[in-house]
Amino acid sequence: MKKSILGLLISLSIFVISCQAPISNLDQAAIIPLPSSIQATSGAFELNSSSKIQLVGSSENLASLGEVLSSRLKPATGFDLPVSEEEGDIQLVLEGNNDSEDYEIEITEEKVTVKADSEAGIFYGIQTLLQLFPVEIEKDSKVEMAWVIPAGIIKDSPEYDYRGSMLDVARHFIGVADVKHYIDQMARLKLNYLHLHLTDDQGWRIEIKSWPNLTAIGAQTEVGGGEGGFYTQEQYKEIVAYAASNYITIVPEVDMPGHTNAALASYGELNPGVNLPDGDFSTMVEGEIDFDILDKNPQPSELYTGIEVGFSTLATDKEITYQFIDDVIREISEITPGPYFHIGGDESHVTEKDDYIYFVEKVQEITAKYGKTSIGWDEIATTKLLPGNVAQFWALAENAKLAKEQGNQVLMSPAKKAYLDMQYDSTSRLGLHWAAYIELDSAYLWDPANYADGISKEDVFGVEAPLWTETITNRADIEYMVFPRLAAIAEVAWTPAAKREWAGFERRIAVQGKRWDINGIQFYKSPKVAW
Ligand code: TNX
Repeated sequence: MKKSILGLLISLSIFVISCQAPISNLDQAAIIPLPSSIQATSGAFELNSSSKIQLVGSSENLASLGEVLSSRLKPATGFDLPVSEEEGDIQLVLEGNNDSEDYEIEITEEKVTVKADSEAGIFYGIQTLLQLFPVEIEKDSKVEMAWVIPAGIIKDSPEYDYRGSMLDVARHFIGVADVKHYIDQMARLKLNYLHLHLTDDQGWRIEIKSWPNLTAIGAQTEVGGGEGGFYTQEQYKEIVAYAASNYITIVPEVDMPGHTNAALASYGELNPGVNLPDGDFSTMVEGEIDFDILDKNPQPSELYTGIEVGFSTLATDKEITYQFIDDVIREISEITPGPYFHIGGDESHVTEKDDYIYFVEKVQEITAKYGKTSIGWDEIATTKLLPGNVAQFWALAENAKLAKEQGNQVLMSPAKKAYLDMQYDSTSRLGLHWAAYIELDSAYLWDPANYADGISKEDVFGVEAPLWTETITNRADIEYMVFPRLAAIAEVAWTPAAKREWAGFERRIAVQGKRWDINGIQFYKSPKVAW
């Protein structure tokens, strides 16, 4: 004990001359999202070269969780922390095996204990524990310093079970490596659902074996005319597995009946209506063209690389359309272990209202047939929702209310708060601003349970921050738009509104910024924060 106090004093003095002082009290920790309770006690724990990670309890992945912690601690400390069931000073204690995401961390001078009732809880405990170390823990090579964390107890429990983000991989294709990198960042913020917007007017991004033209034709371009791309089913499975190892569930979206130009360009028969051949029809008399044949065999539409919305629709009255949707939902569901399938349903401006209702109700039946719960943009609440299906609020509170009146819940993604493609201000180099300019404080200061008129806590399924990619083409663009706002949304989703306050977030996000700097994340240095 004496030795460790001496060690602590020596290391503290090294700190003063070399780098940032470690925090001396757990209250000063910069944990994002903010935990439910932090109770500081006196003293500190110091990680050292003979520290060991001890697994208590058993489950399929407890050892991998130990390895996650060991490998995250290794580069900066240089310590090779063994993971085993032997007595150790960092204990991962799996007490049950249920779906609670809660965890508890106890830090004494002798040891650190992370306890939870599920692997996910242990995983979140590990994320928090890593944020207790000095920011240098993020470095990828050895730093000579004391790895000290202050003593105390943290108890934590998420406010919402669904804490998500969305990547629009359709407007600009986002490759597997960048999606994995995004997953890494989400996991650190305890986000647990990644919604992939896989199809839109400009591109179809997932291989469907029974309809090969969707990718052979529909994936060949993107906004601006670039080369596009798609995930093979093997690559999609790789993303699903990578996400799962980070306790993140993939939610695939096939947007329909609007936002379907890429599919309509791939298969002419999915188009509605009559495609008239060139010529002056005003002078033709009935009988000269066989409208029936044209109706059955409309031409494929042109590929589209602009950013208009609301001009495309699948034919809602044809057998072939539902055969197509059945195949697509079946193939994607087979490789999607998560419970949700997102059916889009937004901005179908050229679908007749009755046709839209008929279509969305039929598609919900198809997802149910393949064992999935449907999520759709808030417009789907104008149709009869199946029990348990979810409307994703983005624009219209009246749609959210329609969902509520049917006994369905609402996933909160208000465009004015949670849209990561909105510009920060008028000088932002990327992004749109049709909904709002969203500075960091605005993204942080709202309550999902008290935002849409008529919607309260029990109606809220969760929170999701979508990144639409009309203006976003690469990893640096993604990082600039997403960070720091994704951290704000993660806290909105995890931490009860009553516990959140801007001043505290501002202090903690500044520390998070140092971690991002070390990790090479090119985040937006909002003027609202003293970075
Ligand atoms: C509206 S939000 C859309 C998207 C666009 C986005 C751009 C929603 C359900 N539809 O198609 O990409 O605005 O901000």
